[in-house]
Amino acid sequence: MILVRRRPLLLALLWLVTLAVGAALVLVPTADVNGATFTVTSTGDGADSDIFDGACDDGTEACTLRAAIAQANAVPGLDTIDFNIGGGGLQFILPGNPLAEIAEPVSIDGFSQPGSSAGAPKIVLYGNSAGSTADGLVISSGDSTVRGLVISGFAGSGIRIMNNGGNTLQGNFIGTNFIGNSALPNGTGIYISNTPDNVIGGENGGDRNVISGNREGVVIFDTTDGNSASRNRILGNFIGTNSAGNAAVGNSNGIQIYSSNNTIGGTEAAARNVISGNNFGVEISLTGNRVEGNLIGANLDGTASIANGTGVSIWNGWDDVIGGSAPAPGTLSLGTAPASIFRAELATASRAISSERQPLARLR
Ligand SMILES: [Ca+2]
Repeated sequence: MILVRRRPLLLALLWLVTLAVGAALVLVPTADVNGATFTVTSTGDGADSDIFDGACDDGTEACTLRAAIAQANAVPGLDTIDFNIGGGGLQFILPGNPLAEIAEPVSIDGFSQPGSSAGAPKIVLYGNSAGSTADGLVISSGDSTVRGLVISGFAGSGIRIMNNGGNTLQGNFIGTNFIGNSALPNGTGIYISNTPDNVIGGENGGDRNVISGNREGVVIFDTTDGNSASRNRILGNFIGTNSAGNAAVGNSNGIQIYSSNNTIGGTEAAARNVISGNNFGVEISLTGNRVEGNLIGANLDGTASIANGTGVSIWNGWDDVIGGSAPAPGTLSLGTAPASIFRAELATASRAISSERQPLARLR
């Protein structure tokens, strides 16, 4: 009797579960799981007119970058922001005040603008009108990508990364004009605050960022335990040169790292950064950071000097590695004590050296 009475109950429960799963599937359409694509069609600065409608529209049936970011923030999942402005070609976007923080993962692809290609970005985000402390793009979402943009003229940072890591920045000109041959400074080109696993650049030609002309080129800063901004990689970029890698468009400081266990360059030739033409090429604090395989104070071919004032400086650092993978010749492991101050000068005004030829470096 008991079994007979329970069976309908079980069936009813199963039926309810089936209904609930079915309803959930209906309520969460595929578009939300995979995110949406918003295509910027206007250089305007208008806000999205209705954040709840899932469409990027400033109210005039145009999609601005400001509206696209707002709408991407409103739609769950990894969204894409593409560009198709004015039928293609060079376009300038001048925010009148800071853009919204990117709070949901997004892939912003400036190379989608017709006419844009690796080494020739056509979407210029220019910060001259954005305010005295404005950043260009602020990314707190983590797992976001920014490709193929020119980001210049912001008083704060061109790109500021905070709260969550795992972001990828590739193919951008940060701190220069759209040709990549003169400075339009940001305060800081790229600022990574307390987040790990970000990638700046890459090993394919189109991945290269030109980060030049800024006060600070790249800053990786840890204000917490010294290990929060770790495992960041800076590879394959031009830092302090023009987009051809053959003349200086210097940052005051190319790369500043106040954190541990980050890598500049790598063991593959394609991972090599050109870090040249800056007052200071690389400044490092704390521990476990690696600077290997780069051209520091030289042009892209390593055939001529583009001197930094100082190539690499290590301040209050220990067990940082400069110059390649141990035990290869040229490895220089500096320091034994946290309080020690070391200074390695890897480039001189008259001599182009690569870090593989690190024995030329000296401590003082
Ligand atoms: Ca909308």
